[in-house]
Amino acid sequence: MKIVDIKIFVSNPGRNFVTVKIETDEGVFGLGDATLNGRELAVVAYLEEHIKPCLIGRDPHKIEDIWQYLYKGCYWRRGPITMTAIAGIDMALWDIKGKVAGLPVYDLLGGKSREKIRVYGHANGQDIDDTLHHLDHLISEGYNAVRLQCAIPGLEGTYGTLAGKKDYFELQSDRPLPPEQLWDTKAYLDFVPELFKKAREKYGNSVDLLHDTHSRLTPIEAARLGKMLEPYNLLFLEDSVTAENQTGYKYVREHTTTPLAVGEIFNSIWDAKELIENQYIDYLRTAATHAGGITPMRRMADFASLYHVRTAPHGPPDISPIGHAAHAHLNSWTPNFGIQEFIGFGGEALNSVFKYPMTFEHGHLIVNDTPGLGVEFDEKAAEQYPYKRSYLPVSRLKDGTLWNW
Ligand code: CS2
Ligand code: MG
Repeated sequence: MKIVDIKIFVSNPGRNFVTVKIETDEGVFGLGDATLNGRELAVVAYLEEHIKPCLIGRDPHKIEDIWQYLYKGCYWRRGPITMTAIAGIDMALWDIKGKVAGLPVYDLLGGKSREKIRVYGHANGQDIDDTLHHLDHLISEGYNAVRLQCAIPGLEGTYGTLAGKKDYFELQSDRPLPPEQLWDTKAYLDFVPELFKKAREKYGNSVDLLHDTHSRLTPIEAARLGKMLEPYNLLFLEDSVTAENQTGYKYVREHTTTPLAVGEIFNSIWDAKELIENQYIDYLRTAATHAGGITPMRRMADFASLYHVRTAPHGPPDISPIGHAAHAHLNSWTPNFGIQEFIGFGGEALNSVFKYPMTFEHGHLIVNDTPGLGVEFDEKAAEQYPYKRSYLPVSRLKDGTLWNW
């Protein structure tokens, strides 16, 4: 079997997605997700100009060799653009292998370790009542793990909310330039414990609660937050500090028993090595789409399992249904799987372009047994939703200093 063509599609059925299609001389093709939010076309150029010419004529069954070739062979290792491009190729190759074998990817990985995949949803609100109202709604839909994010009084919108707007905080509209938001650590730390206190008063321990700090704190501030949240028994506190300096998590860890999660912007195991082997974290949130695909995710999960770290892959709306399907297959296999972030199947436009291979039932995802990754991609429908340049917001402190968004 030979690779005869690689096509890259960029569509915007609600937000931008980069889809890789690898075609073979036997008519079987594979699909991969290479979406990097806000930097989509850099990945497209990498794939078109630098990867595609090297893969035409190769045997698509040699997934490992192709992965090593793209990783080691370019000399310039790692980085989000490179690893997202490799991810798109790697997923498409697993999809091909599954289709040829007549097996879903989870079976190629070693088979199912569980029948259903536990997920957590998002309750985002303008104030505590609004957030708890959204929590009610998710519980009624069957979720029993929910991330709570709430606007901070005195700040015009923060991560997880947009002041005065009811729609989801990161939904892309046309954003010719990045929008700016204010950040104030003191206002945040003074307010957040109250949100979880009220949630526990209302629901007791009947639902698991989570929270994302989006890397806005220093280690000692994060340690204090973790301590303040201990009475409310979080499933995890996510991205409390940035992790370029992995030792930062040591200081958070040493001061609190609130479980810690990090990893959505990691693009290789090297970003997490110290965090894992020192047991500074409890959950690794790395995504297949941004870390080189299924091949390295499997290794990361095995490495994490040696240190009691569980996986909780990043599941935002800016990963395409193909990336979500890759997670569903990985999560079905991963022995040390923890939980999957899940915010629904998207709107009408998205569903006209992609068909998911899984269903949602009582707070869990159930992946079907279609061979390969199981996602259908309608190229004609995708053409109706052209790429739109779009950005995530940036944060500034009140004095104008640029901060982590
Ligand atoms: C996030 C994301 O899902 C999460 O936990 O932190 O929403 C993240 O901000 C986006 O994926 C960025 O593209
Ligand atoms: Mg996050």
